[in-house]
Amino acid sequence: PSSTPTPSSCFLNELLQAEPDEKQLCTRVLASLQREQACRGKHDRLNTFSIMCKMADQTLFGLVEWARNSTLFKELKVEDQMVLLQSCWSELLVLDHLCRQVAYGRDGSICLITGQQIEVSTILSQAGATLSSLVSRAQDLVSKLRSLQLDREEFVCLKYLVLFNPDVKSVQDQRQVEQTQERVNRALMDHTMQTHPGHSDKFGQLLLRLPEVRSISLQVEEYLYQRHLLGDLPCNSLLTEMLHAKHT
Ligand code: DR9
Repeated sequence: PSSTPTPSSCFLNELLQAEPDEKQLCTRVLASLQREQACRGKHDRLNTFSIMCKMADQTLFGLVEWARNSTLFKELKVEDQMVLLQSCWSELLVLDHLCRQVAYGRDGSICLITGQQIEVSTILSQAGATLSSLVSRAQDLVSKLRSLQLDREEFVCLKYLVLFNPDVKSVQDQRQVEQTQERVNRALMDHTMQTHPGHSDKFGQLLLRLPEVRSISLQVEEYLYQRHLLGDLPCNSLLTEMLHAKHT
């Protein structure tokens, strides 16, 4: 007989193994924030926005590292890796944020990568229209994902589906991206059917959330770009670099 394909559950386990550890990530981000604060004098503390950007930047570093270490991603040419990451970095950030909320967020508050919980009402009272709308849209999506009982396996699959997007123009090896997308999609479907046999459309329901993730991520980019035009973004950050890659 020809070689038997790896069952989806094995494949999914491998993807899960490569997931970054949230505690380790948290420690790293805290350390980097503390280093930054220590370098500054007492009267030159970072403002909230800069701290948040720094946090997002560190999170982004972690996500890029995750992608580049993943076996599936390594199969691609470096050029293709670059265009894929440039196209989906903000979606990965949003997904990461959503998953953290599903896993650790309390009702009515937002959990940061540092473990701090911030009340949504506090944010809504301090933030401008764009950020308020972003936070509200994200919270709506969190409610939906909670009611769908999104689990870690499904989250990992969504991350890969966002990363392996065959619609990205200028990808050379489109076939390879497509095949990986199909493989992950299959694993997601098998997993939802196994864990929720009574909920026949969990798979479809999850996939239907991706356009909203995309739309929120575009709004995040717009928000950041506006702040960049105001001169508020740190100049040498990965966040700024990614933002620019799109606007060139
Ligand atoms: C986990 C992913 C990255 C982690 C870091 C960034 C997390 C961002 C997620 C949610 C936003 C939390 C915001 C906390 C706000 C703390 C208090 C507050 O409301 O500060 C207001 C300050 C300025 O607001 P503004 O820009 O609207 O200006 C107001 C104006 O001056 C008066 O009209 O807001 C901030 O400092 C927010 C900084 C946000 C940095 C954004 C990074 C985005 C990257 C990823 C986002 C992931 C998805 C978010 C979906 C909500």
